[in-house]
Amino acid sequence: MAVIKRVWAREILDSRSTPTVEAAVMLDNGVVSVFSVPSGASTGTHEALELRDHDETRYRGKGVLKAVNNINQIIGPNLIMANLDPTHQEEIDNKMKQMDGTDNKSRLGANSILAVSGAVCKAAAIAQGKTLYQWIYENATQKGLKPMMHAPTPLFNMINGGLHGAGNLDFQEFFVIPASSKNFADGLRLGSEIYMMIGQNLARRGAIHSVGDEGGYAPNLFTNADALEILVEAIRQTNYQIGRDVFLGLDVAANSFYEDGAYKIRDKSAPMNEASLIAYYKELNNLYHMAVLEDPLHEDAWDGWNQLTTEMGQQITIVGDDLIVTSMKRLEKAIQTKACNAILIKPNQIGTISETIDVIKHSREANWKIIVSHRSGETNDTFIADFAVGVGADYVKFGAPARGERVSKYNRLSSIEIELAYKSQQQTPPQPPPQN
Ligand code: 2PG
Ligand code: MG
Repeated sequence: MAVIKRVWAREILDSRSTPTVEAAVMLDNGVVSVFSVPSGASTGTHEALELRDHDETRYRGKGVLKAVNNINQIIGPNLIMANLDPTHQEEIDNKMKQMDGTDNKSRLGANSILAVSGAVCKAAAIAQGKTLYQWIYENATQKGLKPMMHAPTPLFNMINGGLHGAGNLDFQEFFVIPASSKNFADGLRLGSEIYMMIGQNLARRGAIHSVGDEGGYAPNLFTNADALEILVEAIRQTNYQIGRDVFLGLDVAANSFYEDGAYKIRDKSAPMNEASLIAYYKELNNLYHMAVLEDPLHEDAWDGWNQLTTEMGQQITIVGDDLIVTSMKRLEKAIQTKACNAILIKPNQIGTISETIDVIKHSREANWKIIVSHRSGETNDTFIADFAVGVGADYVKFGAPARGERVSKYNRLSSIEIELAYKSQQQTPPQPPPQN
C-alpha cells in the first residue's frame, strides 16, 4: 500500500465568509486528496477547540493561520516521518491525538486535526479505488458497527432563526422531513417543492427578510409557533400530506435563549422556567405532531432532558447536539441518565474521523437514532454525505434544499442512491460519481 508523502494546508473561506482550514494529503503513488473543515455558530461549550488566531488585524480575529501552521509544521512532518499507510485511519488519528496531548484538542486545534483526518480518509479511498462511502463503511465495520448503507432521510431546515437567521425567531431550525419510507430522490423533490411554496407565501405576506446561514428563509414573525404554521400552510398547498408523506421538527438550540436560569422566547411575554418550556413543547406537539426535537433545553440541564425524554420520547426523536457534542464522555452520561434517544453527529465537534465512528457505534448500542450533520458555516466539500451513508445514519441534516454548500451534499446523496441501486442489482452505474 502507498504511504503518506506530503501533507499541507491553507486558509480558505466558508459560506459565512469566515476563514476555515483546508488540508491536502499526497501519497507516494501520486494520489492527492483535499478536505475542508466546517464551522458552527451555535456551538456547544463542550466541543473540541476550534483554533482561531484572535489577531484582530486579520478577518476580525477569525483567521486560522495558527491551525494551518500546525498542519504544515507539526502534524504533516510527523506523519510523513512515520511512513504511514493512509488506510490505517485509527493509527493516524491516534498519532495526531498524541501530538496534541490535550482532552479537547486545544493545543493543535480540532480544526487542524480533523482537516488531516478527513484528507487521509479520502486519500485512502482513492488509493484503493473505492468510493468514499464504501471505504467509510469498511472503517465502521472494522470497528464493529454494522451499518445499513442507504441514502438517509433528510431533515430540511426550511426556516432559519436563532443565531442563524437575520429574522426575529428564537428557535434555530424549522424542519420539514419526508417520510422515511420515501427514497431519497422523492424526498429531495418534496423538500424542494415545499421550499418553493414557503418562499412564495412569505413573499406574499411581505415577511421575508432574507435567507439565513443554512439557506432557509429568515422571516420576521410574531411567534416561533407561527413559523410552524407557515410550514403547515405551505405543505397543505402541495399534494403532500402531513403525517403521511411529510413531518415537522425543530432544532430549538435552547442554549441561545437561555439566560439567568430562564428561557426567553417571543411566544411568551415572561421568561419561562424549564417546566413551562416543556409544557409549551407539549402544546406545540399537540398542534403539529413533531417527529424530531433537537436541543430542547440548554446543554447542562440533565434532569430536564431526562424528564422531557421520559414524557415525550415515545412519540418524538429527541436529539442531543449541544448536549453531547459528539463526545464519548457526554454520550455515556446521556445514555446513563436517559437524556435523549438520538444523537447529532458532527465530526468537527470531536476532531477525528475514528472518534466520530466510535461515538456512532456506542450510540447504536443504546438503540439510538443517528443524525449526521453539517455545520452552519460550510464549504462545498461533500465528505459528510459519504460519511452519513458509510456509517448507516438514519437522518442527515444539511440545511435547506438551497444554496451551493447545502445542495452539493444533497446532490451527492442523490448520486450515491443511484449508485447503490445499480450495485444492489450487480450492475455497473453509467458514470462513477466524483469523490472530491
Ligand atoms: C446545529 C448546527 C447545524 P451550528 O445547531 O445543529 O445546523 O448549527 O453549526 O451553528 O452549530
Ligand atoms: Mg443543533
